[in-house]
Amino acid sequence: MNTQSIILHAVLTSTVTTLVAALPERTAAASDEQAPAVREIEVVVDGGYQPGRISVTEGERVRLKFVRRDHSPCTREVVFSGLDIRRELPTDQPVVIELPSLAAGTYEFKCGMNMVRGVLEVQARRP
Ligand SMILES: [Cu+2]
Repeated sequence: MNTQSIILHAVLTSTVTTLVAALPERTAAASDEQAPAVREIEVVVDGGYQPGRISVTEGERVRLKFVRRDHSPCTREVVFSGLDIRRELPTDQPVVIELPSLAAGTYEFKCGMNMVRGVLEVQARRP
C-alpha cells in the first residue's frame, strides 16, 4: 500500500464510522417523541389479584392488563371506585384499562361484590 491509499482508506473508514454512529441516535430520539412510554402491568385474576399490590409513580402512564383465569362469578367485574372505573372481565380474555394520570395516594380495586381486593399505590415523585 502506498501512502496515498493508506490516507484514502483512513478517510473512508472514519466517514463510515461517523455515519453509522449518527443513525441509531436519530432513530431513538424520533421514537421517544412519537410514543411516550406507557408501563403495562399484567394482573392475573384467579380467586384474587396477582399482584395484589401495584406500585407506580405519580405522573407515570400506566395501563393495567387484567387476565382473568377463574370462572367464579365473584371476580367477573373489577371496580376502581375512586376512579369511576368498572369493567367486565371475561375469563381468558385480557382486558386493558388505561389509567388516567393519578395523584399520589392509594387506590383500591375490588370485585363487583367487594370481596376480593387489590391496591394501586401511587408514589409521590421525588424532586
Ligand atoms: Cu366478588
